[in-house]
Amino acid sequence: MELKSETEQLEDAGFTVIRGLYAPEDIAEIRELLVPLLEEFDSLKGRKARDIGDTFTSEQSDGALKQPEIDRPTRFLPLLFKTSIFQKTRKAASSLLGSDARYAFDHVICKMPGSETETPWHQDQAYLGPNVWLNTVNFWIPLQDVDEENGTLSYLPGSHHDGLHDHAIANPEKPHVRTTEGDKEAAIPVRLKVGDCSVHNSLSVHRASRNKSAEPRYAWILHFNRYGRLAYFAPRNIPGLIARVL
Ligand SMILES: O=C(O)CCC(=O)C(=O)O
Repeated sequence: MELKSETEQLEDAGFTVIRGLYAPEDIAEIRELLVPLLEEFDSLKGRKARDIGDTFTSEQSDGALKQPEIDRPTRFLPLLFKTSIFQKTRKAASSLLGSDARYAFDHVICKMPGSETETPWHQDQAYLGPNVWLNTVNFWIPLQDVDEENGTLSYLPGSHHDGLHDHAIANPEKPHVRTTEGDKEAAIPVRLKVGDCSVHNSLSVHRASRNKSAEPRYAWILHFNRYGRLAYFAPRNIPGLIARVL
């Protein structure tokens, strides 16, 4: 698989779109695994599975799910590693990285119908902070068509050239972070059909809009890099990892 123009776009703009990477049956296979897992959300709830759409504290919340997210659903469903989406994504990541790609992270997010919640502008690197770098390419794989109406991503082109911005915690009870930096006027929303995906690097500033539609908006997000999760232990990351546990 050669993704020359996508590689160039990823380097220049910090994001790219790959059209028709997956067949409808690939998406159906993932839906059959991830949707039932999200339905079990209440029993998984904890540090790695949370409602990131609820902008209220637990005392104020009406209790209805708004934006359930599960970190590393592959821990609960290792079968996900065997799916054609995983295999095709790893191949595409290898082409973009120019060497064998290895799995670093995945998460699944459901924006519930009518969700009021925007995912704030952020860089994925902000979740790791300035001292731990995994150098991933991050594939955002929607499980239905997406546009501005149902919560697609928007990117600030070229924003990855400006390094890691300051981020504030969007809500003390939730993990979302938000940056105010970057030219929001330049935002480019991506409109994707089932089978397309968008790809960004960890410094690309992006956000997701609300889901105003009557259907849930699902996305599976897969991060790949050259050394997989071993990249946490790269020499440059060790001081940052030690600082986290002290
Ligand atoms: O799917 C979403 O709503 C947001 C995804 C996102 O911003 C991310 O994976 O970094």
